[in-house]
Amino acid sequence: MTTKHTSGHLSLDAEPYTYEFDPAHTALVIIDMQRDFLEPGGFGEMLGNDVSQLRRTIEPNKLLLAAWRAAGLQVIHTREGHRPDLTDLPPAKKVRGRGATTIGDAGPMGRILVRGEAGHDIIPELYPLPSEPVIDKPGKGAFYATDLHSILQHAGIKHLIVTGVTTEVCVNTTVREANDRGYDCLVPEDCVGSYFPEFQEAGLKMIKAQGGIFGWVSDSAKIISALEALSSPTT
Ligand code: C5J
Repeated sequence: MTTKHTSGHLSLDAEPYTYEFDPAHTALVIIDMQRDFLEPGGFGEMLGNDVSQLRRTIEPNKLLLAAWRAAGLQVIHTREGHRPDLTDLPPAKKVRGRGATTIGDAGPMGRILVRGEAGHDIIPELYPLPSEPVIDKPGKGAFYATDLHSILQHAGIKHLIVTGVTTEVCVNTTVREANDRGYDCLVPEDCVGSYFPEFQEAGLKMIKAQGGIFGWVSDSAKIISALEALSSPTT
C-alpha cells in the first residue's frame, strides 16, 4: 500500500493553542543530530555530558521522519561545524569554555565539529536521503550564514516542525531566527533533547510562553496521527 502526497489544512493539539498547517508548505527541520553530540564515546560525552538525555529523541525522530518521508514532504537536516581550515570559526567560539580540547582539535571521532569528520556527521538512524538538503551551519542558529531561508522560500515553506538537539541551544536559536523571518514553528517535545533536564523544561516553556511568543509545542504522535488522517491509500 502506498500513500498519496498530503496537502490541505491540518490542525493538531499543541500548546499554547491549536497548531494549524498545510503539510505541503511545511518542512521538517532536524537540527544537529550529529554523532559527536549523541553517540557514546563522542565529544559530548567526553565533556562529561549524559548522552542518554539526547538519545531518547532518536526513536521518536525516526518515526516522525518515516511518516514525513512517506507523505512526500520536505525534510531538511542541519549540522553544526566548520571548514577544515577553521576560517569560519570565530576566535571567541574557539576559546569559549577554556577547554583543553576545543573545536578543530583531534577528538574521539576525528577533528571536533569539523566538516568531513566522522563525529560531525549525522547519526545513521536519521541519515539524510540524497534528496534532502543538509545545511552546514557555523553557528547555533540554522539561518545564520546559511542558505536555509532561500531554500525554504523557493519551496514555498511557511511552517516548520523543528526537532533535534539541543533544546536550549541550537533548537531554540533556530526557532527564534525562524520566528523573526515569519515562519510558524512547532516543536515536538519528545523529538528535542538537552543534556540538562532543567534546560529541556525551560527551553520548551520559553517557546510556548506568552501566547506562543516563538511558536508551539506538541509531540510526535500527534503530528503522525494528523498526517495519517490526511493520507489515503492509492492501491
Ligand atoms: C547544539 C551545541 N546543536 N549545544 N550545539 O545545540 O553546542
